[in-house]
Amino acid sequence: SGDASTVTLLDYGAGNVRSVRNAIRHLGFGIRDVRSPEDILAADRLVFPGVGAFGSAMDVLTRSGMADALREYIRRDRPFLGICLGLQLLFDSSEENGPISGLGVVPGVVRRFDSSKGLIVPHIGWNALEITKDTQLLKGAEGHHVYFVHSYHALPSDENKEWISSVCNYGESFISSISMGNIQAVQFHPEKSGATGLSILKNFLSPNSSGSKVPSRRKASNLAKRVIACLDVRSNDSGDLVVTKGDQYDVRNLGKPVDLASQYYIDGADEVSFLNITGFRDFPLGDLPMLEVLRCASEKVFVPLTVGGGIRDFTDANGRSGADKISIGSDAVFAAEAYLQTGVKTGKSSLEQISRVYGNQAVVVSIDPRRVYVKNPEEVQFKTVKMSNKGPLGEEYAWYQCTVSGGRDSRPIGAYELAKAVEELGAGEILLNCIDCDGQGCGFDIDLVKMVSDAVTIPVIASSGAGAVEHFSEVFEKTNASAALAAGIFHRKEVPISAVKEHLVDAGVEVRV
Ligand code: 1PR
Repeated sequence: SGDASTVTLLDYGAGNVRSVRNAIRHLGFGIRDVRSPEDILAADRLVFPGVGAFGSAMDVLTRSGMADALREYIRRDRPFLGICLGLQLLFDSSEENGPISGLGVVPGVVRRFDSSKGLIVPHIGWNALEITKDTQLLKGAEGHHVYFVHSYHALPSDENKEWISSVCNYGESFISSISMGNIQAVQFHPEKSGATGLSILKNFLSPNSSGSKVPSRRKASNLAKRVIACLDVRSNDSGDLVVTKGDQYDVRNLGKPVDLASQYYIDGADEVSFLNITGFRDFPLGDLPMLEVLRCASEKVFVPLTVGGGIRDFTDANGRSGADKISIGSDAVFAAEAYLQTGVKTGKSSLEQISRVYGNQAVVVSIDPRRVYVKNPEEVQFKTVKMSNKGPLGEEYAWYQCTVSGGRDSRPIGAYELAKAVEELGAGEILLNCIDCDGQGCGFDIDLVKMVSDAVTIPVIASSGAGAVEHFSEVFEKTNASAALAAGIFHRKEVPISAVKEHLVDAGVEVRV
């Protein structure tokens, strides 16, 4: 059928496979899209990046006749690579909104991670592979960190043990990849796993080529803490988006967003976030410059990308435009306030809608609180914390008041209350800023980060105030933060990302290096 440099991609239209496309093209391969079940059977090499919920994916595949074509393609032992849900769908069934039957190629079930045991769910981030079977696909990847984002996982059992090519540990052992003959599938995202992921993808695309070995590095063991580079972006007078960085939300300009994002990727950032800080004035997903920035960034940056600023409506037409996660600030505050007042989840907020369509791992809520000192916790109805450093009038306590519109308006809700409410509304992660610390370089607000990261079971990203490598180890040692984000020190090139990573390794904190 096709030539060796073309790969067939099964995109059943449930969402974002742009990154997979970009990674395949980056490796020098062309893409042919599946339009009918026959295209599956005619493929030389098939990549199946599953997205969305298990049940809706099975529905689409069954109704279109593609489920049968897939089973037949696999029965013929034709080269196949499933990614994420593309692995899970191969199993007998999933408990996601189910049980729901899968393709039934691999015996076993797919189950949710159990957050009742204190595990942070979704499992988001860089986790190490323990290879259990020698395969071409994972050559050299033993002990490397690869990027996962999922709440459900396939369980290893006696029935499927011959299929398993690697496992990963997250609270329990789960299947991170399977391999049998030409059939391969991975739970992680090779297209988002940096150089390691690209090598794995290349091993599938050109199995006979040499020189696609994964770069060697030290052994990893568990989920790594993430270091995230943030670009605060705004439009200048001529309408171009520029990176900007300020001091307590007072901004000045710094450089071009796509160039900076690519540089951060090369420097080892585990994720890159774009926040359109003027977004509350317009709607950036309908805003072409921001879409263009994302489109270009996703061609060069093979780690997760987050976009935020001004998200208040949900428009399917724009999709995620190359973003893996969408960050919501102001609109989430209003949604949480309404929810706490009425006790009713309307399902209509941007947060709830995006969470429902793309899954909660795609929704980050950005909290922008400001410290309010109090003498006595009884003075306020919000959760206070005993401060490590007293306030200007000797106050021993503070609560953290949420703001909207880039810190312009304060709202009657605390960071603690907001975090708990948005978790219930379907947020998959919290980006926890602190206006008092933003751009100060004096370290993260440990009191705040500890309070919030102890209160929720979704990952918390500590943000605002990083000024030295020690601030990163401090926040990971003293709180339950899953990631730490910084803007200013990376923009001003005061501290390279690699120095942060090296320091964390020396401090005994597991990171991707
Ligand atoms: O409310 O949904 O439109 O979202 C607006 C988004 O833009 C929010 O995520 C909000 O945090 C952000 N934002 C709004 N105004 C500003 C501003 O600076 N004037 N940026 C702003 C806030 C916070 C972080 C910053 C960290 C780390 N920036 O993005 O990068 O504080 O900085 P540091 O490492 O230099 O200390 P919506």
